Amino acid sequence: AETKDWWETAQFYQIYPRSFKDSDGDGIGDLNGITSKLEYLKDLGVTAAWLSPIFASPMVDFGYDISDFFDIQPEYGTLDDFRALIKKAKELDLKIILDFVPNHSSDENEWFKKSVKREKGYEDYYVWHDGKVNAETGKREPPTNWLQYFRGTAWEWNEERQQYYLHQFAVQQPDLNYRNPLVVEQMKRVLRYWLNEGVAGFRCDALPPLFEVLPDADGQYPDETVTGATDDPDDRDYLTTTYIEDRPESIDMVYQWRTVLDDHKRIYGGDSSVLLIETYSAAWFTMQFYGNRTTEGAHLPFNFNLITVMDQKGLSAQTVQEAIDLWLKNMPAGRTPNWVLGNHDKRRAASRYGVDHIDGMNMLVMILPGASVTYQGEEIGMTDGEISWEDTVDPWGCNSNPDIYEMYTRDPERTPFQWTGGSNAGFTDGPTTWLPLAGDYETVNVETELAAEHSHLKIYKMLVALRKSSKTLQNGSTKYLALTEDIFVVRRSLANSPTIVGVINFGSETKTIDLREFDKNLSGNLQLLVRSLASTKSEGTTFSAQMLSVDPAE
Ligand code: ISL
Repeated sequence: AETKDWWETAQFYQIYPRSFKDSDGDGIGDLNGITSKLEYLKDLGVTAAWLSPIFASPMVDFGYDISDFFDIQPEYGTLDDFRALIKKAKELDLKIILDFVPNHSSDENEWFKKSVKREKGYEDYYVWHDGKVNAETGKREPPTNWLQYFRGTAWEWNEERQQYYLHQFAVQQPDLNYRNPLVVEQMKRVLRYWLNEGVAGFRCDALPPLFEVLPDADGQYPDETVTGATDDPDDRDYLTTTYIEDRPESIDMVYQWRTVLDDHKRIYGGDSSVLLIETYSAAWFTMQFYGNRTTEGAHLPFNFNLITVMDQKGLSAQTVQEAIDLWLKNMPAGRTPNWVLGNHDKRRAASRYGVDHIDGMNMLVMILPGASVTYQGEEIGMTDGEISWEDTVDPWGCNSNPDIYEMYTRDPERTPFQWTGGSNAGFTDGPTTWLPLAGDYETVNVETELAAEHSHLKIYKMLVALRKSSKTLQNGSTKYLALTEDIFVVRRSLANSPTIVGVINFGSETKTIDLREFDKNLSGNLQLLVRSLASTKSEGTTFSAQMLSVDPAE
């Protein structure tokens, strides 16, 4: 069978550093905490860990507001701690991927301070505009009606510079100006800097807002149109995002970053480093990030369909099929698919799909072809925490109000990782945690699940190991079908290798099925590889997933 590059069948694991493991008792996760748990990742069998931002930041958006792209956030550690992390990871043959946040910086970044002062070379580092004068009131107004993601106007008046600046996220996250070649070059420096520190690539944050439409000859931007999708005028969905999202220039920028990575490999050798792209755009736009016939782009633009389709339509075998089709039928030939169940922006998978379905979903993403991505905690079936208005710290939540914050806050999926059932779930030795723990930590945690005979964690590990060892899962052809409303079947097959069939029940009752309805050549002589039972369930209840293997000799 053909050999694939490491990322083509990789199991990626997202670490949210603030919530993974605290090493110094301040209740905030840190780099030494991560280093101390690399053996856990090794034991899971994952290929690479992607760390959400670890760079210097005032933490308005918990690291996605970067004040120095070339330094480590002090509460997370030092550059030496980071080097120790990389060294240990290399010893364990684990790859480390960093978050690259190109769209904006913190307003405390030196670049922004210099831009405010119009220092030479920094005048146009951000998207500045005089704004308009209201004809009736004579008062100053923002240049357009554009909205930020975190509710409210996307323009902020700066007294010192006497201009508005654009911020598609929080006020403290001014948008960098990608029409300025100095900015483009500066951000490539960021990539090269961390490649030189030994990272295996980047997860590129927030691609849709990277570019805005070009202003007209008078320097004016167009207004967006009311959509009718919501009647809340502060919600980003209130307006279209035609002029502020998914501009074609963003695709080209990713191709340029790819060149930076490929050049690095050409010069220094070593394994490929990868680009993972964060976008929730429509398929026709997303697929372009892969590259085209002449130019390579991102290795893996994230596939969020298993999140978004189910959020819209509910979980069933049919909606799963729809989500898979949406990717595989739109993906250009020769590219690598990927499957994402969750991240630090979305309700936890076990809460969204139902905790009884987490094993089935983990099985699905590992039996499907290509790479997949686990968000920390999905392997143990962690669920959302309950966060009160008083405890809410996410800017998206804080920008709303006590009546509606639950619709916006992303804190529930960011609660500390559950290592043990003991004090503060083994996340910290200190007395407090930066976000409250989720309520289920006494039963849902690594220590308990390793000790149990059946657990989400054991199933997860088994699945990762199977994908690593199975030529069929790495190279085989794929057939999948919603057999009934509840039952989903995936078959992978490869000449001279065992056929592997995954059967997932998205319903809540035991079902008897005849697999020959799916594939008439499947004999009854199947070897049961996994029988997935939620560890808390008693004997005789329904199973949510099982995997079968057919010997090639049959
Ligand atoms: O969170 C979202 C959907 O649930 C998105 O709209 C999200 O705002 C968008 O995908 C960008 O997210 C990324 O950049 C943000 C940061 O707050 C998120 O945590 C990050 O994943 C700004 O840097």
